[in-house]
Amino acid sequence: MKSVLSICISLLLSWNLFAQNTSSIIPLPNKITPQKGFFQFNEKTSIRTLGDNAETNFALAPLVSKLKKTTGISLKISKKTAKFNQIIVEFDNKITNPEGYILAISPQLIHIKAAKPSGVFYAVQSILQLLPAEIEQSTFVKNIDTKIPALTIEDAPRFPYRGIMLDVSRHFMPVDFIKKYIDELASLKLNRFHWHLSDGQAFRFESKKYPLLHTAKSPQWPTNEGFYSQNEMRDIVKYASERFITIIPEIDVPAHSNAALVAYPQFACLDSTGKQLLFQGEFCPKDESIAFVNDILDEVMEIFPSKYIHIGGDEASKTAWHKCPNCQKRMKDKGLKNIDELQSDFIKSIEVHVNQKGRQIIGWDEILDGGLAPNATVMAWRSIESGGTAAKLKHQAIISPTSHCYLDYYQSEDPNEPLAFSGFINLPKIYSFEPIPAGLTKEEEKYILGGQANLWTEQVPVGSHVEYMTFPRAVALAEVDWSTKESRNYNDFLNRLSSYLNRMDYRQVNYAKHFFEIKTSMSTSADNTIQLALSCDNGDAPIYYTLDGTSPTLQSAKYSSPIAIRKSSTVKAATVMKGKLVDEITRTITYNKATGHLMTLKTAPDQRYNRGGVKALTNGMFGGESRFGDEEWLGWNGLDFEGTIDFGKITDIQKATFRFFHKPSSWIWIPSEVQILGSNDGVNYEQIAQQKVAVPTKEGVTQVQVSFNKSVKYLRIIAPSFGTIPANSTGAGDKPWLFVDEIVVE
Ligand code: TNX
Repeated sequence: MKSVLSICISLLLSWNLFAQNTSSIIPLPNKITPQKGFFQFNEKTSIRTLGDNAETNFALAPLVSKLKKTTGISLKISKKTAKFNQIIVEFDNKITNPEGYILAISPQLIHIKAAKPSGVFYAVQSILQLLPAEIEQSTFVKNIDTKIPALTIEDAPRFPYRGIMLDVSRHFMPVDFIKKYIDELASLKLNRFHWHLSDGQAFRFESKKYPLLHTAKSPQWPTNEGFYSQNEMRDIVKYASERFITIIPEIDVPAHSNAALVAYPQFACLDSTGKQLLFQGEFCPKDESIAFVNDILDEVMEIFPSKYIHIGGDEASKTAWHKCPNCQKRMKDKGLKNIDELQSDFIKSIEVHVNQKGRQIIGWDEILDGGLAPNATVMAWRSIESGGTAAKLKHQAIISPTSHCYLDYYQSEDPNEPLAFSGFINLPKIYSFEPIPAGLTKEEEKYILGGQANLWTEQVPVGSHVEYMTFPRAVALAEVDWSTKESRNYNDFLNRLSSYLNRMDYRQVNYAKHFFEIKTSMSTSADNTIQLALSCDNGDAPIYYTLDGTSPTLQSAKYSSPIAIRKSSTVKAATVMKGKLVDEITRTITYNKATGHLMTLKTAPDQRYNRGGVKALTNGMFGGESRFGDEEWLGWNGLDFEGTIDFGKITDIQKATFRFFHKPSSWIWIPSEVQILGSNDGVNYEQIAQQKVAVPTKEGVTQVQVSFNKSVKYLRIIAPSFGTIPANSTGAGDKPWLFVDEIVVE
């Protein structure tokens, strides 16, 4: 009786343990098969490695050191294979994915099979996530439970390139922080750290040959100190490689080079009067500049063993090159048809040099313009499709688009969110990222190496903020890059994430907490009543709300079905976590004559900036004052805005108010004017008003009000695109964006 009972209890316990731990591994393994019982680590547990490999120690190190630190258990290397209480590591060439592993845990043994030490390292990461979260504590933990459930995991990454980029030019990050960051990436089975070492603001790479580079102050960023010495970089390369992470260094040329050109102005373009031309901080693409860049890259290649060296290539305004007589002559001499070909020629020369050293270049997707360098890998950032274009040209591509992978964009609708670059990419959005571009053949898909998330740091001054912007979004990216496409399930991910966050808590990572943010969605009923629906990813937990502008409490109205709104109102709502209200949101609705009348648009917004759809224009809600990526702002690229409202009956109108976003630094421009037309039959329109829009001196929201007195059934609004981005502005010569959020009719 007693033994039956104890078997029952231990079975129950181990199942409970199983439910708690196996379901929580991130990124989700390809296949988990539960077994009975558990393996217990203790003082006698040993490690046996079959097939010698120097790197295996690095692969096992996290387990050995974390157990030692938190429990005092020291795992010893054994020369003999045991039948129980041992971790056996075996190299097996039948495992086809070089980073794959099979982990078989029984009550007797932990058996790891992998083709390479990296596979062993990933098996170890899975084991760590089967142990209690306290294993991540940096000090001794009393009574830590060192059981892990018996199971078999067969696992391998979907993509060979799983990366995060960190910009350390805009803000310098100290060596210790970089190491902590690398540790976090490694726990997520990410294997590439793209280190953006130079940009307009500062050059962080210590060059011995050109010592002015890393000490030069860009006039744009005078107080931002710091650089990495060659020894520090070597140390970081080693630190990363022991965690199976390759560092991809980036020296960004020919643009984003103001800092380098402040130090060595002889490589900038001059106009015909001898005055320096610096727009996006471009190098003058002459032979001397190429030799200079190649010299720097030689030093870079000495320190970074990576096969791939990133040479930038993004966002050259090319305005300087149009004005520089030297560039014009070079184009003529070399038979280059346009400025894009001039950039391409520059990149190609660098590629030849890098290839001669046995390395390959990666460039941002602008390197596609004007002809791709023969062996280059494309980093697709402007769109996922540009990666598809590269693949069709039989070039490798890494996909890191602004649509899904920009960690410098907002992750919350909260108006109090710390200033971010722009845009909006929340956790479900990055989780929905699919790195394989549409329309590729199976053969072409093989050129897609994987996905990467980028953190640009213009608005990110310190390490804790880097963590806030990176996590948990990088956790989602890690799962996208590792797990099978079929297995992806956001709710399941959120469940596993909560356990992963406990681990990050012990590692003191300052991740952002917006997973339960309440989402709003609006619809209108026939009588133009707004129906405001609230939802969140917080399981069955209730949402409380108010309509009078006060913060909701546990005594406020509990949300059950869409809230009907017929007058201007302020809605506040929050959900419950551990008995407290969290993630409060505010939505202000300005109810007016246009509210709820769907506009008919001549041209749909660009799909990248159409989150709220056409109803966002007449739902009574304004977009953010400092951010255009929310659900209210709609964006058109190079196209005019034209929308028509059908009021259903003749309606008296005195004025119409429009809001446009103006942010030349992000290529966003106000329209040149607004035109208002009216009609009573929906066929014949007469012009009611026309008003020029002056270019504002400040970036942000511009409001345009047009007064008139008319009774119409249909109102048409036209706001023509600014046309072309003017010279001396970011993106000069390109198509500007036009952003509209709300049309208020009174
Ligand atoms: C574009 S993405 C850039 C960066 C900015 C970033 C801000 C890319 C290749 N270039 O220089 O920091 O936008 O999101």
